[in-house]
Amino acid sequence: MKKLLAVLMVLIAAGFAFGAGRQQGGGSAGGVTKGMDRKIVMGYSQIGAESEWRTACTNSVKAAAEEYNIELIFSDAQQKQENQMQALRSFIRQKVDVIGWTPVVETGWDAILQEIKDAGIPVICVDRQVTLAAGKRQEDYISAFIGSNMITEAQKAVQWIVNYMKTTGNSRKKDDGKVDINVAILEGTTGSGAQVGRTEGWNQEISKYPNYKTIFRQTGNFTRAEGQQVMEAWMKSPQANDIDVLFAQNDDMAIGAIDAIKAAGKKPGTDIIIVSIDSVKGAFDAMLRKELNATIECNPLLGPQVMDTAVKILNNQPITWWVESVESQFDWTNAEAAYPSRQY
Ligand code: GZL
Repeated sequence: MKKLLAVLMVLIAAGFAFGAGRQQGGGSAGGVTKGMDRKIVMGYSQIGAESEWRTACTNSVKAAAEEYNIELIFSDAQQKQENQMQALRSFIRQKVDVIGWTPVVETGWDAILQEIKDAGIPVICVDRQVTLAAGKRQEDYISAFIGSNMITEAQKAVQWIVNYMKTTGNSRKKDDGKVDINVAILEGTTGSGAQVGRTEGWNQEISKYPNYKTIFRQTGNFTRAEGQQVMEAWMKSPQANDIDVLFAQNDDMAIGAIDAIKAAGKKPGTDIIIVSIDSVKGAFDAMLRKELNATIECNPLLGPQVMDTAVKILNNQPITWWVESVESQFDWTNAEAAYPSRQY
């Protein structure tokens, strides 16, 4: 009897020690997860907090974990791949039930994904996809992808720009199909799924319009500060006065660039037509100031879909591997009316 008691005490102590490694980031203590017969644990590796969009995405994930009563172990990688590697390995050690993950870049994940697969932990990719070594399929390592079609978003941006330059133009020219339209492009984090997809979508679509010339292209790493720095340099270059259109792969870089354009004595939204992607609140403020011309929506409110998918996977229920986000676009014709109902 004494031996049994001793063994029991050791097991309980081990249980407490094991539990203490989990941070209660979301989900109230106790109870079961919605749709489950127990409370599940999700390890979530987030990129960082580089943009308004990212913050909205994080808030959505945390709120949804609370709503589903899922214990969330949340890791912010400060946009570093090595930090995400460490977080993912810690989730394996902690034997979480499921991993949520937004990969900062598309490549370099083959080994860690094999380790996670060997550990039998399902992975849900959120917002950004991965590219594996030749012959390997994402679907064999990632249980589901939740996010936007980045290629489509950039194609929508091209169509908006081409239409606007034909009908309205900037303060110096309209697009008659013959005159050169000079474009500057602020790209997102190099090698990220968002930058790769939006660059592919832009290149595909703009190739239909041979009079569109890309005269500047550089990463602004999805941040306002870097978007401003890059634009400042372009505005000091000999070709500064040639820029007709700025395409920024997210609103934060566009907002930073707008400050640089104004500092250089030009009128953003008139002298330089500006289109970006995300549709965060800062973009609506800039559109209402007539400094940003349009923004293509990229929905960050993915939390509920992530948690619902996690429950379905753990319950062995059928899921669709990628349900594309349904998204809109906004410009001076509809921004004011849409603004009050915006959630991020
Ligand atoms: C897009 C997302 C991008 C946003 C940026 O789905 O990955 O990353 O467009 C964010 O604002 O930094």
